[in-house]
Amino acid sequence: MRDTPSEESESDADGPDAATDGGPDAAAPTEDRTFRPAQSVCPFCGVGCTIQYAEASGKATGTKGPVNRRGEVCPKGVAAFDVVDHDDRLTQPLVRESGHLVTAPWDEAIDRVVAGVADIVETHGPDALGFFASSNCTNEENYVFQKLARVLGTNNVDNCARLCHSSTVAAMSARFGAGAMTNTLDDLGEADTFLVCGANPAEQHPIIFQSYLGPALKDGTTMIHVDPRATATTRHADVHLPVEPGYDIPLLNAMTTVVFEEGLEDRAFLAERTTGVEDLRAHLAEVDVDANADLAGVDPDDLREAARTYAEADQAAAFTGMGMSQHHCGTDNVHALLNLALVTGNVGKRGTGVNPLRGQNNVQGAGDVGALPDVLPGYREVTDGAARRETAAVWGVDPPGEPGLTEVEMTHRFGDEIRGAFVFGENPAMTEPNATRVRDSFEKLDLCVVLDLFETETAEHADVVLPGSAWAEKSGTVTNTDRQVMRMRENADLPGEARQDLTVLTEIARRLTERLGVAADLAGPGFDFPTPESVFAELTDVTPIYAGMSYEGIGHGSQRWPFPAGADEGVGVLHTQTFANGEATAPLVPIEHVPPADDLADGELVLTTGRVLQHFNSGALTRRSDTLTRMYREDALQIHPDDAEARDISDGDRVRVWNDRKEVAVAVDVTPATRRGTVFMTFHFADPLVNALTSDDPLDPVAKIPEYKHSAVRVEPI
Ligand SMILES: Nc1nc2c(c(=O)[nH]1)N[C@H]1C(S)=C(S)[C@@H](COP(=O)(O)OP(=O)(O)OC[C@H]3O[C@@H](n4cnc5c(=O)[nH]c(N)nc54)[C@H](O)[C@@H]3O)O[C@H]1N2
Ligand SMILES: Nc1nc2c(c(=O)[nH]1)N[C@H]1C(S)=C(S)[C@@H](COP(=O)(O)OP(=O)(O)OC[C@H]3O[C@@H](n4cnc5c(=O)[nH]c(N)nc54)[C@H](O)[C@@H]3O)O[C@H]1N2
Ligand code: SF4
Ligand SMILES: [Mo]
Repeated sequence: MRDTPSEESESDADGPDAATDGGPDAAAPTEDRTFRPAQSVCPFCGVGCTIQYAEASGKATGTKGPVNRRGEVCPKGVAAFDVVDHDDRLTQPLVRESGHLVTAPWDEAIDRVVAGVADIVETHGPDALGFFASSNCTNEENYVFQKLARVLGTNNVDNCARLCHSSTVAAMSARFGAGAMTNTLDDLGEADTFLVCGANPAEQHPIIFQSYLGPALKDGTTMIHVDPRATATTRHADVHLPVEPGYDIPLLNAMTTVVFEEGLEDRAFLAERTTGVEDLRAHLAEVDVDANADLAGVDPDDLREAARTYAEADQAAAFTGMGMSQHHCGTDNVHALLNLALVTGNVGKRGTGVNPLRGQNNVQGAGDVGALPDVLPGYREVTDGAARRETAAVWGVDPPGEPGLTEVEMTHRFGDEIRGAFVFGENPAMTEPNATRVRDSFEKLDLCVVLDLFETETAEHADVVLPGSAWAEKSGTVTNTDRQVMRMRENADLPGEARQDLTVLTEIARRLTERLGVAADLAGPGFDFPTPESVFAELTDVTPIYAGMSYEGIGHGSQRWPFPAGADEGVGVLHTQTFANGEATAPLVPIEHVPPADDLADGELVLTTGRVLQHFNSGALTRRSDTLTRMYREDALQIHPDDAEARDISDGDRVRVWNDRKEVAVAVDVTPATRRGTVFMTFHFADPLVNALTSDDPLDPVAKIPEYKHSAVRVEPI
């Protein structure tokens, strides 16, 4: 915890009901708006840099915060106001009339939502609803959203952590009892070795890379980078293992085999803190390191050197990203990494651990406060009767006891079991796999409600579109990648008739629970929360890992979970004496290679997808920023020179990229940065829509995460 004693008294009248909702003649967003600086949190990645309005430039500027101590920010942070004040902002509710979205008064829009949802519950039951929560929105908003789903009687609530680190969380929870970063940004700088697997922090977590990893690398920390492409991160690496997409298990198993073969395992740690070492050793005795390196497409000597460097370090820290998690074997990928970390004793100490770099500014928090189908707030399983009873004691209503559906499972059932969807701050029509199927399935719903800032690709399928509040217009808390809860504060009024997300959600919840006769059973405030702070007070009551936190305690600093009631501060390094599940030991688990599901036919290439520095996810925000768009205007297919030459393709040519699912057209960037046989595109653009090419079947069997990193495609000049 880092408290800032100089907390000013703040008007927490900045609650949802104190929101300035514009009148019926509300103007375009750029007119008549008041901006004022107040420390908030960047709306983009999970690093959690603090920013505020800068009067001089009209842009955002960094403030000295718990993570960005010197007030540093990346280009996206600077551009964060471009989206707040954009002409495309939704300023009035929209409803569908004769096939078209037309503006409507709030009363009418909310009436439609309430009538539509109530009708579905009464006709088909609450499990015919699907709630898509928002990793881009606050803990308070997500808490209210999942409470609404559960009070109505369904656990069908998920957020795009599903598409992101759900596999990591599944593997780490199974072994350690917690899925979050084991360590803190502060102590990770002490590591002698960084092992970065399937992540590109130089572009995706730029301030972590610059301010935490960078200084350590300058001081001599060695970095091993496992990525099929040479990226901005690789430039700082000592060893690059350009793994074939989908072959991390053979690579990591071979590294652990080298550790055993060369006697580099941590015997004391294995004896005291693990079980199952003999089974793992027997399994790895069958592994031929050279053959596995060959299968993974990396040099066996480099792989051996990487294994030695990691195992011989006093402190070695692993970082894991989407290259590991977003596979149909994502959970097993992370299990293979956990074996390596445990065998070398790199868990439960400063400068070590397994550290998932989290996605959006509140993807960690959305899960923490229960926006997941299998757990209540605080990761307490919905199947755990005691957890349900304790939650019900605060809510007055029992949450349902059967796990709900995940995001992709929900869209698979649209028009079938799922009749209505409420999409809050997500853009699944662009970001879910097999986008053509997703878009068709949205059309099968009886009711689709979208609460967003823009008329997104998903809003095109909605019956009701509600204009919400952007980051700079709201207050509340978000939880960053290393478990620090920070406060957002209002820097601007709302544009036009847009309303606070929290106001919209609580209003819908009040009206729906009234209409469905549940309101009378609600205990405490029910959904009558006067401020975000009053939501936080309730959520700390039902979220044991947040129990001791308060707005006052957070101030301009942060409080880190786990933060039990009565504690003075949160816990930094996890699993030091015992694991988070209370066990002294974690199991070692033999992991078999799982071949990619998309077989490669002759002439096909592997398409892997990901991100660039200048854009964010579906691009709903960053594509609307002039500054960021000038820096990165359109998508490009990275292709190796040999693959380009074989197809008679030159740099800058336009090509068609296609498979059984769809075809897209894109310009090429011919570069040796990507490995031979592997091509790369981002998913930031509506055209080319890369997710038209990705697969939604099979999903990872445990986490239900889709395969975004391995699709067979053909590439031809146009
Ligand atoms: N600039 C920017 N920053 C962001 C985001 C953004 O959109 N833009 N999004 C945020 C979100 S939601 C998230 S989840 C994080 C994600 O952050 P990252 O995990 O860094 O994201 P990706 O670029 O999807 O994937 C990382 C790397 O995995 C590599 N890779 C592909 N296939 C494989 C494979 O099979 N094995 C291995 N080992 N590597 C592979 C890719 O080449 C890529 O360089 O970033 C967050 N930060
Ligand atoms: N091919 C491919 N696809 C991927 C991935 C990949 O690597 N490759 N990565 C996956 C991952 S890791 C993720 S996390 C998902 C991301 O998928 P999404 O969450 O669907 O993507 P975002 O662009 O972050 O969507 C955020 C939406 O919320 C809205 N929004 C932002 N702030 C607010 C707010 O304060 N209030 C309201 N009401 N709305 C707001 C934005 O306008 C936008 O429409 O994409 C996944 N899809
Ligand atoms: S590193 Fe992430 S949180 Fe920090 S300014 Fe950039 S996008 Fe925002
Ligand atoms: Mo993500």
